[in-house]
Amino acid sequence: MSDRIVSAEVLVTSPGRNFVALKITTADGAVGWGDATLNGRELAVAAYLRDHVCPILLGRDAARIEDTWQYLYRGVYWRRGPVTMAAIGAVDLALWDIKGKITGQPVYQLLGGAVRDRVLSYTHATGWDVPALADAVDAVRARGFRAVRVQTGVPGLDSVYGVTKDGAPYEPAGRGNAPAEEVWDTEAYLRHAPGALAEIRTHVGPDLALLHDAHHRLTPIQAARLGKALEPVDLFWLEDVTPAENQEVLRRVRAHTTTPLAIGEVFTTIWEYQQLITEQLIDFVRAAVSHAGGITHLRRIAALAEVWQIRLAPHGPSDVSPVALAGSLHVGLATPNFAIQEYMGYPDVVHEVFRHDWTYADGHLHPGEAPGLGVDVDETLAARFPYEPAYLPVARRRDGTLTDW
Ligand code: CS2
Ligand code: MG
Repeated sequence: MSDRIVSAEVLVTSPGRNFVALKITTADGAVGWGDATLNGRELAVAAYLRDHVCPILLGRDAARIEDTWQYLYRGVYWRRGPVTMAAIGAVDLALWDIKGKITGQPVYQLLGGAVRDRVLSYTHATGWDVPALADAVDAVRARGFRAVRVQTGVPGLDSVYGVTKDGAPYEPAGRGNAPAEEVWDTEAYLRHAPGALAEIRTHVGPDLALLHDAHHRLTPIQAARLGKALEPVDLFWLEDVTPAENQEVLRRVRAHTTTPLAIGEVFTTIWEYQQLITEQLIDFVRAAVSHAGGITHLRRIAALAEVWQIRLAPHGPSDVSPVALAGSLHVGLATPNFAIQEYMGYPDVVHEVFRHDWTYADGHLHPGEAPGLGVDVDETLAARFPYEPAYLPVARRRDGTLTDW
């Protein structure tokens, strides 16, 4: 028996949106899949993997997951950063997949077994105005969801990221050779959002968990004001209130509001979470299993968070592929301080390219019982969808200044 890695190949496919997958094969023919999708920067991770990671994986022992993680993180000198961490994440996911397949166990069993029966999930509801949003929330509830992220349009603006005019799901990245440009007005948003969300709370009653994402666009004092104004709405969380870089500013937000804060979809290492967690500046860690170095590293972040009673709530938009979602669900089923999994959903064709054992029912997800991660990629179908340039939009203030994500 040989767990030696004999090939590592990168697959880029665009069934409705771009995905980067990594396929690792061992001498014995075991195949593991990882996700390396980094929205709008897909080819950078594909090249990083192809040119610098795949060649040095050949001949390594696929069973040595932790050592390979250390080798790719500590060993390369240039640490951190989303491109590096997404590449490491893809390798890590693929190696866990292989270990599961070789041992005949779903990955959650290898992580210590289930600590819960199923994984609570939330999805998105979007409506340009409050009645449209209320209809969208009702539709999501009818699908069984007990938690929903609610985003509305802002009076006076033509478009708002994450909100569609017809209530259809949004796609974060728009196809084309350059990012779309939107006009953003924080003051108008702050005037509108608390009232709109209060109306949604009245519409749904007290039980439905409501979440809201501010997409990093506020200053600390604006964030504090918003958190305070939203306290009567009883949010499950308010997400990404301020830009990522300066985490100290969250002390000010915390001093003014008890609205729970979720942060971290753009953070990729435990070190980027260190201050957020040890100072209790957040309530939920939003790391994606793919972007934060895979299952190995996400579990480590979760363990640090557990000490401060902070819970894990992994990122799960459409740009986190079904392979990564599987990884997230195995972690979710086996990790005590896991709270909720974002499940934005995918177009039908994505489910055909990535055939998965994980299932959704009644507001919950389950990773399934297939050995490994439980996702197979239909490579023939994937090849029919070549890469197409696509970018997240950028936003400018009314005077033309580029504003934060
Ligand atoms: C969002 C995402 O799901 C979320 O919480 O913030 O839509 C995010 O903006 C995109 O996935 C970025 O790629
Ligand atoms: Mg978000």
